[in-house]
Amino acid sequence: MQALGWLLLPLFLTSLNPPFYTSSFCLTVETDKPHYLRMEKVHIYGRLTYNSWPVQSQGISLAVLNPLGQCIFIGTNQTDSDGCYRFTFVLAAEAEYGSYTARVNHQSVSNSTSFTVLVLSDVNCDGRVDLKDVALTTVAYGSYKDGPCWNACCDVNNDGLVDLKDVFIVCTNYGKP
Ligand SMILES: [Ca+2]
Ligand SMILES: [Ca+2]
Repeated sequence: MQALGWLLLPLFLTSLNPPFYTSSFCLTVETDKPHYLRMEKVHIYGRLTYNSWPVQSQGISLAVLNPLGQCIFIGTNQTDSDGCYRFTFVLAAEAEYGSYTARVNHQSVSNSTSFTVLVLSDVNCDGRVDLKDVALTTVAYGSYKDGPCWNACCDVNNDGLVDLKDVFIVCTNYGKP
């Protein structure tokens, strides 16, 4: 009986007017990676809890803003039995480079996180393809996947080897964005 009471507590609290319940809700949000390339799939997920208890069957809305402040994705989803929710979308081929903001809302609780869309060849993920990226690729030149000196970021064309093709791609994108 006591367990049932705990389960019903979030439902009871949501029937109250703010601010009686809002301060104890917790809505987390994160992305599966900090950096993405254009046309890559972005996973955004999190959890809704009340005093650490999962809150299920609640509507969560998501809005993603690009570096220009334009909304590039909007959606709603429901929390599952663990209070978890998930959104997935694909970045456009012409997505702006730079920092994006993902904001989630549940009633009066909200949270946000950010991620970056990088230029292919931005090996050190600092937002620009410059001499540092060329130098890193040159240092990793000749390395292969799981071998010594391997740096996956330098394998720009993702073929398991850092060679002339990768150096060429980095040099081609030099100066971007
Ligand atoms: Ca860079
Ligand atoms: Ca390569």
